[in-house]
Amino acid sequence: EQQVSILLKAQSFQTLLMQYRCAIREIQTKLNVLNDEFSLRHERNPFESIKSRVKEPTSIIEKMHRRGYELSVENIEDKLNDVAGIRVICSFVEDIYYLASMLSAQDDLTVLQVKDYIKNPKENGYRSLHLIIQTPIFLSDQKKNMRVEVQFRTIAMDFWASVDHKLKYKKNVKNPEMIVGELRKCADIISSVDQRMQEIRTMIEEGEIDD
Ligand code: 0O2
Repeated sequence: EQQVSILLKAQSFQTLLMQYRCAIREIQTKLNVLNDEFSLRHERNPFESIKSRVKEPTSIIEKMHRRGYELSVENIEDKLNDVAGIRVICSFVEDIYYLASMLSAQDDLTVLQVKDYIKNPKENGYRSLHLIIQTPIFLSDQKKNMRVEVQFRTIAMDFWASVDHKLKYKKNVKNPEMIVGELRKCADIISSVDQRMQEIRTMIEEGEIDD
């Protein structure tokens, strides 16, 4: 308890959170640039919406605790990949891979890890493409590399994930196995809808007459 309250008050912790906010701005700008360019060229936006957050201090502490790491500012930066998070919601699966590959190809950042939960969904049905990106931020007296987790999802995957997230808070349900099974089935249905939507869009684009 004492350790937690010392951490929350520490200037170095507040500084770290500020640096994560800066890193989010850097990556968000890059994504917005790609969106603007794509929109002009193809007359539609590759992403529907973009959200970002710096993880709540209570969630940071809880995750450090759950993973068994000693609580310190250095350890938070070293061990956690998702203190800075950006979520990009796309209409189509193809747009996810397009944006992710355009972002990954930029030479001022490094992709540290790719978790493709679209090609390899989690056991419960969760789907998303996660990139852990390392980006430099430029402070008054130093250049510092920061890690940002970017999650790419379709609208349908995001719908599933947000419902799943809400249900996780409900404890003492009568038949948890059945609920897990039902959620899994919904995730599979959603995935096939995503595929069909993608096919419809491809059909429309292939049938388009250039003016
Ligand atoms: P919140 O509230 O979003 O911050 P790592 O971060 O690499 O050390 P981790 O945390 O297991 O390891 O990474 P993973 O599996 O890539 O998941 C990180 C994030 O993905 C989660 O963050 C969620 O945002 C999302 N996610 C992963 N699995 C699920 C799932 O089954 N359901 C839902 N709804 N979201 C999921 P946090 O920290 O759990 O939460």
